[in-house]
Amino acid sequence: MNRPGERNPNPARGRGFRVGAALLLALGAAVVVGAADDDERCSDPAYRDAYACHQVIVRFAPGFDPATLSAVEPGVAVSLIPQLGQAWVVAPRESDVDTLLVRFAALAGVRSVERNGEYRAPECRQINAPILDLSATRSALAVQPALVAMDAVPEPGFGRGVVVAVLDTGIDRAHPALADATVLPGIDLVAPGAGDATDAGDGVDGDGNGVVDDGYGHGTAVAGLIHVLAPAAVLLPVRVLDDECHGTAFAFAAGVVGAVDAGARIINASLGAREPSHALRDAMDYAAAHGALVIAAAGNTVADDGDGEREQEIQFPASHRSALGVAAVSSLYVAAPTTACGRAVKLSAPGVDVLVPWRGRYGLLSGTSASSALVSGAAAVGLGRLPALDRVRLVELLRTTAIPVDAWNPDRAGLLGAGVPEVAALGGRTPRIIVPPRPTDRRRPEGESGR
Ligand SMILES: [Ca+2]
Ligand SMILES: [Ca+2]
Repeated sequence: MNRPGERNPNPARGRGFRVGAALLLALGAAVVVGAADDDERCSDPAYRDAYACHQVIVRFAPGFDPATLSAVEPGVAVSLIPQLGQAWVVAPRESDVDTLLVRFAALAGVRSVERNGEYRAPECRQINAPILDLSATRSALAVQPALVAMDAVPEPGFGRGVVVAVLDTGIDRAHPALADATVLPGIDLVAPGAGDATDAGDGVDGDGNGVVDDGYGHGTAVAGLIHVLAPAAVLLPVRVLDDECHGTAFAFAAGVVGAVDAGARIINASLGAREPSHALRDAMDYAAAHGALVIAAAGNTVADDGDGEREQEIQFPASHRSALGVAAVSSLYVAAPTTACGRAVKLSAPGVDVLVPWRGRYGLLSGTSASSALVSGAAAVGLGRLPALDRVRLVELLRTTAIPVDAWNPDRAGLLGAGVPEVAALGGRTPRIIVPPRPTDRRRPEGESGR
C-alpha cells in the first residue's frame, strides 16, 4: 500500500484526557455546518489527543475509484488499504475538514467517513515510563515474579512456528534480551518507505510535552516479554507508534492488515484509543476472518467521574468482541490500581513492576501493555504446541486453563476475565498451580463464530 510521506502537519500535539471525543466521531453527511478552521480546532489539546489533524478516513465499496477523492479537493494526499476498502486522506492545512467530510460522504460508493483517530500505548498517556533497573540482567527476565505467577518455566522450543506481530514503536533487534530471537524485517507505518521497524528515538520532543522520546523503548519491552515466554516464536515488528508514542487509527488498521497478510496468528496490541472507529472495526473483522487473534491491553485509564468514583474504561481494540482484552494484576493476582477492567476483559496477566528490556538495559514496567504482551507470549506457547487450534479455540484454551483471580479481587469479581494464563499447562507440562474446573467457560461469547 502506498501512502504520503507527509506526517501530521501540526507537530505541536498536546496531551491530556480526551474530552467529548465521542461527539466528534462518526461524522456523516448530515452533520456539521459552519466552516470552523481546522487549525483552530487543532489548537485544542483535547482534540489533538483524539484525532490526527487534517486527516480523514474514507471507507468505500468495491468498484469505487479512489481517484475521485483527489478530484474533490486539490492537494489531498490519498493512501489506500485495498483489503479493507479504506482510504487515508491527508488534507492541505488550509482545507476545511468539516466540509471535506460532507463532500466525501456524498460521493457514490462511499460507505462512511471519519476523522483519523489517535492511538497510543496506555503507558504514554500517563508518562509512567519504566524505572531503569541497572542491576538486572537478561537471565532475570525468565525467573521474575511475573513469570512465576504464570507458572512459566520457558523452554527453548516454546512458540515454535508461530508468528507474533508486535504493533508498537518497533523492535530494537540489537537489545541483548533479543539476541537469540527471530525478528522479521517488519512493517513501518510511521515513516513509510524507510522500511525500518526498528525501535529508536530521534532525540526530539516531537509532541512538545517536555519529554524527549517518551514512546521509544515500548515496543522492545513488549517484544522482550513475548520472547521470554515463547523463545522460538517469530516476532514481526509492525511500527504504528512513533517515538513519542503517537499513532493513528489508519496506521493501526494498516498494521493489522499487514500483520495478517504476513502470516501472523497472534497480533499484540499494547495500545488503543478511548473511542472505536469504523476503520478499526474493519481491521479487527479482517483479522478475525483470517484466523488471527488480536491480544490487546485493556488500558490504564483511570478517570474521576466527578463524584469520587473511579471509572475505568476499556480502550479499543481491547473492547472489540473478537479481541482478547487483557487487564493487569500484580504477581500476587491482585488487580493493578490503574488497570481498566470490565466484562469485556477476557484474561488478566501481571502488569505491576514487570522486568522488561528497556533502552539497551532493563527496567520495571507497570501497565496493561506488559499484561497484554505476557498473554501474547502465553498464547504463542499454546499455539506452538497445538498449531491446529483456530482463533476461538485458542482463546477457549487460554481461558479454561487460566488461574482464576476473582478470589483475590472480590470487588472486581467477573471484571478481570478468566484469570492469568497457566503457561505450563499451555506448553503441555504438568501445571504447578492447580486450576479448579470452570464450567461457565464453555459458553462462547455471543456473535463469535467457530473460525
Ligand atoms: Ca514528547
Ligand atoms: Ca522523538
